Amino acid sequence: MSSILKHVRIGRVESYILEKLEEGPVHMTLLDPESIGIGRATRLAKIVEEEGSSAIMVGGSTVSSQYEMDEFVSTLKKNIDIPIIIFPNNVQALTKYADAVWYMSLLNSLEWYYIIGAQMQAAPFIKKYKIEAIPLAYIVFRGDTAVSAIGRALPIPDNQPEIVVAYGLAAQYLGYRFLYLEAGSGAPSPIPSRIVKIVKEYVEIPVIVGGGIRTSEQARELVEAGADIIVTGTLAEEDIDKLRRLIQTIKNYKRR
Ligand code: 1GP
Repeated sequence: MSSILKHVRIGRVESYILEKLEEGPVHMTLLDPESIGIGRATRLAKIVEEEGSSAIMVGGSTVSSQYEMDEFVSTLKKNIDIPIIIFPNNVQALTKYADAVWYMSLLNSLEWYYIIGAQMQAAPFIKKYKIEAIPLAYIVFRGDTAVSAIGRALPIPDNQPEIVVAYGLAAQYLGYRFLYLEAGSGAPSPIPSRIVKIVKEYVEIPVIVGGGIRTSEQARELVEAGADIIVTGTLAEEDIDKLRRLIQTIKNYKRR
């Protein structure tokens, strides 16, 4: 590659994710330091690692203390081998102990801050601590979730796939390397699989789906529709056996 393009590098964690995606769909587990203590989080992280979840994402819409993030992530780091990726709600969610950060922009926010402001403020920290930044376009559905309220999203209706496709293509053309379709943590149901199917017909960057996924059947339907990465958060706290089955379903799924 030309030396002028040396900044365009795929880091260790992103390469690992891409390699996993060559084998099939991937599961990631989201742990929210605001809703779960570090002791329980560590136990859950060990279980999901053993079961085959490919990464731990740490974050939540109300994370407010960098000190707590440092403690949470550094403790997890000592106990598991799979990568820990920050899923930041804001600048204070950054911690130098993580392996990577989803460097994300909430594309359908009404607020400059969530599209580029927080990212601008976070950039010097990321440079200073050499955190791997993985460019991610984030799109929020539904209006009644914390992420939607805090991120001032103009939520995309479930019946407007062509708008999602347009956002997805824009994300791809702008150089984002992943597209996250978010129903919101704790949503009563995931985004419809038909949206994922249509997006996958047009958008080539890997598609992450999260929010409201509680059963193996829902996960199977989404990966059948083409979801590349399935994220579950609440389920780890609610029902670990159900989560084990869900991870197995994704692991055993073979693309036709
Ligand atoms: C939220 O997509 C994640 O950002 C996970 O949502 O907690 O509903 O699994 P759940």
